[in-house]
Amino acid sequence: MFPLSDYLDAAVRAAHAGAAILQQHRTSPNDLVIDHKGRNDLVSQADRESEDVVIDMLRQATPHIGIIGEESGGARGAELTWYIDPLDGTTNYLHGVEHYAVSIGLVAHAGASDAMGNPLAVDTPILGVIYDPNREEMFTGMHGVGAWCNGHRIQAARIESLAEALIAIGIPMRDFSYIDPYFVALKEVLLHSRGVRRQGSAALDLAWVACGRVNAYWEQGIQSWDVAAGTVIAREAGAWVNDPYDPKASWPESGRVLAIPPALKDEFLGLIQPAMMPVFNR
Ligand code: LIP
Repeated sequence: MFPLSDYLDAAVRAAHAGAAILQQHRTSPNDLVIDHKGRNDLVSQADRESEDVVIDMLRQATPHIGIIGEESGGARGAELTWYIDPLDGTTNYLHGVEHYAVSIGLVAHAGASDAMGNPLAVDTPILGVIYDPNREEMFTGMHGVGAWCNGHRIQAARIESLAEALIAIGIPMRDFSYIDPYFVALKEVLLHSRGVRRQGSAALDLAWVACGRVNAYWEQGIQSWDVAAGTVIAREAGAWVNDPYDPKASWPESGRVLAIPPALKDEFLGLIQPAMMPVFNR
């Protein structure tokens, strides 16, 4: 059994510290050193400095927990691992679009115990902290306990029909190998929903599902650290969150993710799977 509220405090403090660095650099964006990790995959001094601070603080507070960070790699722990995205929405950030966040998730590995002392059968995100410094919104979630925004309980919207649903999506921007089936699937989503939004931060898309601003979020081709924290927050708010192409997955570690109210899940899967399953679940 873990002292989850101590871990939550540590992650909240680290998220604030990382975000303070991001906001400092926002005042002098022209001085930022930007590197290209790959096509449309940018990293700046701001991402790196934010990650360094977050990692230092988490290491001090929780030296026994493994750490995997977007910029510095790292290693899984035996029982627990932090998944850190020090700046989720880097492209927005570098273009002056004020929609990005620090995301810190904690995953308990199979065999470890949850907050109630029950052994976990599969790897499970148990804690999530997502801080949006522009709106000053701190989203938190604890496995089996709940989800909050700035200390207020949040819940995914209770809607019964996809026709009423506003869907957050991510459009492929690095791997274009599945662009044709993707647009076949997206057409179905457009035809059966209230509309889509492409906002550029997976962490905030998941946090916004959790608080009901959007009703679902669907993306693939991203990373475990983009979704670890948001998975527990959106799940605790009542959403189904997983890899839409792998029914055996315990969380969307693959970077393929669907977050949606359970009542809408099967209908949504029926829209995207015919085109996408042959790509992702061969
Ligand atoms: C971003 C994701 C976003 C996705 C971008 C990118 P990053 O993460 O949050 O949803 O569409 O391609 O992966 O790279 O800014 O941390």
